[in-house]
Amino acid sequence: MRKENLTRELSRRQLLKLGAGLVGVTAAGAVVPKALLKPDRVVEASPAAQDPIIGVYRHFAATDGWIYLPGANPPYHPDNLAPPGLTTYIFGFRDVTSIEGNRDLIFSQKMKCQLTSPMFWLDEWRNENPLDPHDNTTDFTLKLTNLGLQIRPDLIDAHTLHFHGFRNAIPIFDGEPHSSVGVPIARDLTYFYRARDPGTYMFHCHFEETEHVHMGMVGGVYIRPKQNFLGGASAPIARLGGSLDAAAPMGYVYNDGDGSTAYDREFALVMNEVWSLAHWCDSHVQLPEWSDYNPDLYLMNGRAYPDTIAPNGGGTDSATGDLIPPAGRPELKYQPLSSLITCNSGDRVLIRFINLGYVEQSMRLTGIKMRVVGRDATFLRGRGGNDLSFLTDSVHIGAGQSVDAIFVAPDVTEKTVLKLFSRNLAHLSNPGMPGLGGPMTEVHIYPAGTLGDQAAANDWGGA
Ligand SMILES: [Cu+2]
Repeated sequence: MRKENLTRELSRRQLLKLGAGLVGVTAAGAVVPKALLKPDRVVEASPAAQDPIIGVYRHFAATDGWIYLPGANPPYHPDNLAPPGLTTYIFGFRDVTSIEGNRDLIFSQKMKCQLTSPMFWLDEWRNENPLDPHDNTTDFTLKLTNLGLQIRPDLIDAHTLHFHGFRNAIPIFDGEPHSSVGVPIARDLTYFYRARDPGTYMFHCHFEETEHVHMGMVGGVYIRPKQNFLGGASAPIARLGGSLDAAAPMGYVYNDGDGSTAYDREFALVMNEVWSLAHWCDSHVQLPEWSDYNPDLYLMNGRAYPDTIAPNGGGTDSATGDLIPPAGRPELKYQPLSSLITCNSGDRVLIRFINLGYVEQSMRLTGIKMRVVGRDATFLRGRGGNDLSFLTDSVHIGAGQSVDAIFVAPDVTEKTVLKLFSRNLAHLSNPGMPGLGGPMTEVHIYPAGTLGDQAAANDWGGA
């Protein structure tokens, strides 16, 4: 599958590049021994011999943009440079897979990034065809295009997509640019993943990461266990794995073998913060002093309460590639993900908590205990099958950590509303505003049979 070529004489261009990094162009040829300039062999993959990629493919774009956050903290929030209705300058990602064929349309998404980033799911590699050791139906490739920053053309920053916690990363696909590569402006890089370990992960840009992570290049990524498709010793095949049995669970969080991580509905809550001074500095060509970090807005899926319970966005307009805003909330166009949790009595509801801010979070669900079944993409089961899961009404999530928690919705005869919120009450307001704000959402429980199935995670099921 590989072809070894003897190197030819160095081209003039290569020599110029090498010389510039040494002692000057004219001197390079004279002082560098020829053997150094000329490795004996290079190894390159022959394109014709490569396996075709037949797994899932997505295309993301990295750029800047504006979002809406409530409250006021003059002169930084709202930002006086923001377009009408919007308040805060961000960096972020967009999913441009639906306009993949039209590069002009993709580049028209410059300055239209979203907070938080589009989520994506991978299926654990399961070698569906045992006769084919290279079975690649569960391979995942993600092309990242850097559109550049509209407001800061002076920042010629690369971007990357770092899959935080991915166990079998190799440097070229790890998105950690100090030991590998970033994606320069107007260029693409296709990342390749073969997922082995189910769980809740996250991704972020790793270029100038203190800034780019805080500016909003953060999102959730999830590896679904092969038990969804294969079933377990006492776990039926899940609906996500193709089961048509309405009594089967939607999916499992881990390969538990006994159905203990089964869920019927799935909600992701990505937590982070906004230090409006830092965002203002980026739009005004200033540098914040990061050691003064002092966030003034605490967010859940890129929104502050009560916007957290506003509807999900309407997806992507296939003609323009633009985001469609949530119904009745045009200012939330670039914050498409709702945090409202909806369920029927008896549903097993999975919450994937992710913290991609810099502040530890402790989240409490009043009234129902949650069972924590996983942390940091690790199933809480010890040696000999010891059950290490536990019931709690509060979960602690450090920066860069994730928690998988499942609650069973209690029996109700009418719609019942519970709160899910940060236990740090100082975070639970929006700057300059009375009342509750920040990282808070609601759980709406309906009588059994009221809501339909979710079309995707965080979908309200018709509520
Ligand atoms: Cu970046």
